[in-house]
Amino acid sequence: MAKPTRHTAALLAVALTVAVPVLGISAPVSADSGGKASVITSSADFDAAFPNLVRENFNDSLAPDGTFAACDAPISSAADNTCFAASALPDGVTFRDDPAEPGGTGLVALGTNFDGNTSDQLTSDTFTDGFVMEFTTPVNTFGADLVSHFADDTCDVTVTFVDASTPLATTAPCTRTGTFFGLHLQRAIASVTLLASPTNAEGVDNLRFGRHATHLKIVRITKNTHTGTATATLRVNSAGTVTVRGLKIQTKVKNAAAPGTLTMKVVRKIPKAGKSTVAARFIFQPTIGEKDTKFRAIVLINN
Ligand SMILES: [Ca+2]
Ligand SMILES: [Ca+2]
Ligand SMILES: [Ca+2]
Repeated sequence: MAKPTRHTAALLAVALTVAVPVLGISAPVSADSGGKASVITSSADFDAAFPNLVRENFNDSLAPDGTFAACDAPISSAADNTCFAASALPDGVTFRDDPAEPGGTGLVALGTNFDGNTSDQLTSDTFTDGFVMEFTTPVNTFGADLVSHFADDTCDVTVTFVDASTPLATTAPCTRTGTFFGLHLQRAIASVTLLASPTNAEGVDNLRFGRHATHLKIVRITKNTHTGTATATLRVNSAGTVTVRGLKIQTKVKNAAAPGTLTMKVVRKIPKAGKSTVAARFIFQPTIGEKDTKFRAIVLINN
């Protein structure tokens, strides 16, 4: 890893820093940042909420244990480089240093036990530089263990958007072993830049990224003609809570501990003989993220 060769001016506008909620609580970030953002600091909560993202642990790096491999940047799945063989990295993301030096050494893959790390990681090389991930297909969700060597630090995290609107800027712990930071929002993320103190090299391990949209599907409605009720089989794509409600039906709430199917009963508030139609609204509120609502008119039959 190269020693600092020059002082890099602050790359990130501190003035842009805004308060971001923590621990998976959605809240407005700022008008400029658009909509709501969720910062998630528990990797378990993040993975439960967003189970279908691309994952990369960098453990196929070319760095031997206890040392490192340096490479020119940018690097991606597209081509061999001295940090990773072609196709070792996932499609959809490019890694580089900031500022970039064409032809220079931009990044380093760290082998296990290089500096307290228990598995391979990817960081910037020159200490004064930052570390950049550019998403080549739009994502709205990413998470990673944020890394800093040779000392634990606090990293500036700057997220830019495809629509070139005001970046979202915050700070998060970055450490030798890696500390999780996740972000989900309803906007297309173009890049994420990490910047530690000028004496540290920042980077990532256990990266996850992709597009996540909350989804509730009504699989089927089964009617019970003896009781005049119906059972809805529903499928959700993350953990959360499902509510069924409507003018003529009892409100019921059920917990979805994980992605999968669950059933909910549709029961009239006032029992009625014969056929009657009710309008049911199924609302899925995931633990993290936006809700999804589906309507269904159901003919209840009570013979
Ligand atoms: Ca550089
Ligand atoms: Ca790793
Ligand atoms: Ca740095």
